[in-house]
Amino acid sequence: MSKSDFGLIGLAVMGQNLVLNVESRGFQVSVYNRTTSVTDQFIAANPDKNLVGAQSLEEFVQSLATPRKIQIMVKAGGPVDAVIESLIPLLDQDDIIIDGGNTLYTDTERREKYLSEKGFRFIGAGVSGGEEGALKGPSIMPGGPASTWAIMQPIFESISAKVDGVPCVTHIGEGGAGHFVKMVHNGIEYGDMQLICEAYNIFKAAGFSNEEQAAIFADWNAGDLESYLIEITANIFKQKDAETGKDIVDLIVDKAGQKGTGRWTVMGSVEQAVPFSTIAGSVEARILSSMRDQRKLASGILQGPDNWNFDLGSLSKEELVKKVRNALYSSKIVSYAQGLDLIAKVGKEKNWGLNLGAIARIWRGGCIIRARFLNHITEAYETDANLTNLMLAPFFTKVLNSGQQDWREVVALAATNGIPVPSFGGSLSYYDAYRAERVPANLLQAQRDFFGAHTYERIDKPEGEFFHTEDWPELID
Ligand code: NBP
Repeated sequence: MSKSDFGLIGLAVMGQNLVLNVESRGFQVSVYNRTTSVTDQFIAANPDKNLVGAQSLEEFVQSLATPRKIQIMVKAGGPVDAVIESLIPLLDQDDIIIDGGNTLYTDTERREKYLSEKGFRFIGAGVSGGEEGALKGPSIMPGGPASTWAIMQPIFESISAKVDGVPCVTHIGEGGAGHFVKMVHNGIEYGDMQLICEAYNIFKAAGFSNEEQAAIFADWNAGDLESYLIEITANIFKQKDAETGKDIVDLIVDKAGQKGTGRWTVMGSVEQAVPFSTIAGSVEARILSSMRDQRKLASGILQGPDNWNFDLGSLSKEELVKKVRNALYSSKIVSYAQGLDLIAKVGKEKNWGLNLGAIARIWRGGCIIRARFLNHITEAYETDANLTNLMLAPFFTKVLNSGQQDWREVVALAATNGIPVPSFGGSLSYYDAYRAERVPANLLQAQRDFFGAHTYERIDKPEGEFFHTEDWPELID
């Protein structure tokens, strides 16, 4: 039998779909799964495909052409190490291992060092787009050495999504760059989803039916906000429950799950001192949603606004829709500005030589955050690769300047009516702080100097000169 071009370990939902995708592009693929009955079922379910099902790792490795290209699609963490350890004695020098899971980028860096010292090649590649993306064409974010990327490029480009004929894959950078960018991508996905949920919550409180909301989101999807998440949201509102005939969205418990990549991104932003209010708000919202018992208890104890019936005031429904749209669009710009800021900062520190425009370009297809909006991000970085902040690119400045008043009114309306908007509100605070010529940190520095002699700079003295006040007034006991 001829040797396979590609091998994949881990036949859960992502692995199976990726294998079918690779095979559909004309490659022979060998597969292995720890629980071998899964392999048997998969091979039996795909009798006409050019697949080789292996019962052991030895058989799997022997079935591959050299240098072997082996993608691991198992649960992130310990299982990836376990698979690598069992592969090591079976591989030849220069064979390539690709971890396509949602791995923490520091684990990828550790594994790359470990494997390269043994003479193997390793790539950490983020794969986005869930089950459907894996099957039809995902967005792929590979890191690792450029020389290994060059070997993998034909396969990755053929299986990735394409937008305007351009593959949604590029070499992100050395080391853990691919998994890092995939992690931030997931954080951005959290932010996008939360912003849509905040819009929904306001519309629901304002008495819009699900049918009306389906129409609003469909309309938004026909304009600048066109994106996969807006589109699926419109469709969700139309879905009836087969059992009861009711709208399915109203039957789903308001308790969100999470696997951790959003949290990792926020932790990364804290470590790097990058403001991250939109995505941090989305992670917090998921955590608070999961505290359902406490929320139920508190709803009978802690008071909301006096006028708890949502009051639109003099606003028409059409005006509210327009204002919420502008709040969502502006917050989304802030979310991407913060996410890209984090990517840029870590990229610089790690010397990854990242191209932010190219990164936005490969997110245009195959992944959950795919959106028309990403074209403008690519253009912004193509015009100025050293852009200080996405909000300062002329296209986005214009959107923000024209939408900021509506955004404020929506956040104020939500606060007045007791509706939590952590990501709309956090994004607006970031916007206002970022554009503020003066913030109250003068008082903060005085406090620090008072209790800790931390010193301060003065507006009437040259920058870099530090002062301490010896005689702050004593506290009276
Ligand atoms: P899971 O993350 O659910 O992992 C299940 C697979 O891991 C099975 O094949 C299982 O084998 C294997 N496995 C485990 Br668990 N422990 C193992 C071990 N010690 N040794 C060998 N194999 C082991 O699968 P998934 O949802 O397909 O995701 C795969 C990766 O892709 C994850 O990192 C995930 O975060 C990432 N990802 C998932 C999605 C998505 O939409 N699901 C999207 C993007 C990325 P078994 O059959 O023997 O138990």
